[in-house]
Amino acid sequence: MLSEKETTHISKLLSLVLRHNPAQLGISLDDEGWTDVDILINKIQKKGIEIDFEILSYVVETNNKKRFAFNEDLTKIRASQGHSVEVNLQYESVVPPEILFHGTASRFVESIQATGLSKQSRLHVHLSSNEETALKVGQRHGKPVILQVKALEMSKIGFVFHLSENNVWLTDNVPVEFIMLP
Ligand code: HQG
Repeated sequence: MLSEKETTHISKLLSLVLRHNPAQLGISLDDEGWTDVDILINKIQKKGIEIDFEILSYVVETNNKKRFAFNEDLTKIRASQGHSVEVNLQYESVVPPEILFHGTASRFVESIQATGLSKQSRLHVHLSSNEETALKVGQRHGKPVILQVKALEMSKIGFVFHLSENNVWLTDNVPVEFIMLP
C-alpha cells in the first residue's frame, strides 16, 4: 500500500504537528492533545502529500511505537506521549514497578548525576519498563547509558507516574537519589 519511506514521512510529520508544532500545519490541539481527523487530513493533502483516512489509519496502526491514537469514534487523533506543547493527556496515575529504565547518552550523565533527570523540552521525563527500549532511546542521543530509576520508592513518597496508551512511563522529574548508574 504505502512504501516504508512514505509511511515514515507521514509519521514524522504527525510527530511534529501533534507533539510540538501544530501551527506549522495550521491545526490546533485541544486541552487533551486531540485534533480533528478530517481537518488534519485536509491540511496534509494541502502540503501535496497523498493521504486519506485509510492511509492515516495505516500509518497509525503500523507505527512501530504506536505513537498515535484515535478517539473512540475515530473523529480525533493525538500523540500518546512525547509532547512539548502544553496538553493534559488525562492519564490516570499508576503505581510503577520497582525499577524503570531511562536511556540517555554518556555525555549527559555528569549533569544528570548533579541535578537528576529533568524533562528538558518535553512535558515529562520518559521511562520504560524494559532495558531494550531504554537502550534504543539512549542511542538516539549518542553513546547510550542505561539508568535505573527506583520508581516504586518514588511513588511511595508521593511522586506521580502515568503510563501512556503506548506504554511509556511518564513522570515529572527524578531526583538523583533514585537514580542508579550502571
Ligand atoms: C537528558 C522518544 C542533562 C535525557 C523516546 C535525554 C522517548 C538530561 C535528553 C521520548 C538531564 C532529553 C523521549 C539533565 C534529562 N542534564 N541531560 N539533568 N535530564 N536529560 O528526546 O527521554 O521515538 O526530550 O536523558 O522513545 O530521550 O520520539 O527525551 O537524553 O519515549 O516516539 O535529556 O522520545 O520517542 O531528550 O525521549 P528527549 P528522551 P519517539
